[in-house]
Amino acid sequence: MFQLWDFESYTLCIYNRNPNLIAVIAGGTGSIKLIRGLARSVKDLVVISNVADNIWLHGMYVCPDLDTVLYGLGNILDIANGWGIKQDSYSFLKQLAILGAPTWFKLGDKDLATHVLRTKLLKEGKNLTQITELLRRKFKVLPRIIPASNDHMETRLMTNRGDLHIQEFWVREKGRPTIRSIRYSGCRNVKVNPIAIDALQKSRAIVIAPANPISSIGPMLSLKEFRGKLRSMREKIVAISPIIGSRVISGPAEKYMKCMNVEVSPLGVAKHYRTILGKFIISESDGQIVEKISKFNICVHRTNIIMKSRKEENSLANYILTYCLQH
Ligand code: FO1
Repeated sequence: MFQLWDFESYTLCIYNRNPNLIAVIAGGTGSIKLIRGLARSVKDLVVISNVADNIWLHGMYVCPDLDTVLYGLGNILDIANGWGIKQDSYSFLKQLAILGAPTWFKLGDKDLATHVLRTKLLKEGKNLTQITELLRRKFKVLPRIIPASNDHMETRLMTNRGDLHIQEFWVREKGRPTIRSIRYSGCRNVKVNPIAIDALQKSRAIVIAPANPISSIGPMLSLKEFRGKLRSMREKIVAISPIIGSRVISGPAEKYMKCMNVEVSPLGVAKHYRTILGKFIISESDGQIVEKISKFNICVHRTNIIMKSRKEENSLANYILTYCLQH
């Protein structure tokens, strides 16, 4: 029986026995649908998650992207929101409001237990990888979930309303301020998680989820060692476009991409990822840009990339496994 304090069973070299390992690089609410689809077909799946939207709130360490994967694969995700636990209540938040504390970030009562436990374990000296592993087992999730770093880093936006953490910008300010610049604070100093590097190295293929290229995938690419490792294995990397035509499938990518001078189109994403990408999956309706993307020495595949149902999640996952990872 796995106990709260049983961290020793977690080792660095677990992947040696998994020659069919598939790694997904993920972050944000845009990734979970594909991860769910892949998890239904792939036995040896590992998710490497963004950590730059992590935030300290009310003395607790909140890790939204890690939790979205944990809850999504644990079948307790609030699907309508894309974050938090389904059918959660908000007594804690209501009481905070009575006490005059800020309540712009909606922490549900059940969700709160995750943050309380995580923070307690962090304070006892456990790292984010160990804690995520513990939570994964408690939520009975099969794929391993690896934070890109155990250290704190954060995406920050310089705006007309000051220097904001990405959660302050998106949730508290509702994405309204004008963005002047975006930076990944801490990216030069944090240590890349060696278990993430190990997983990338040992995986048969690496899938970049259809996530926000700036706020979800961007923080991981800002880490020199992570980016360098991906560059050295680009032929086994496939990304799924988070954009169809000039329309972002979900979330605030458009504003962030414009700020970083990345064209809001699959071509813009391909150009942005060109040094790390072997294959790129775009919508079947984006045929006119195939040739342009191919000039970056990227092999382009076209299929339906919208996932509105479990069936579509499975279809895209199977397309990736059948047509992109076998050839
Ligand atoms: N997103 C919101 O738009 N509003 C919220 O109040 C909110 C609360 C929240 C609580 C826990 C959690 O894990 C995620 C939460 N999110 C909320 C989502 C979060 O801001 C984003 O999904 C990610 O940071 C995107 O990477």
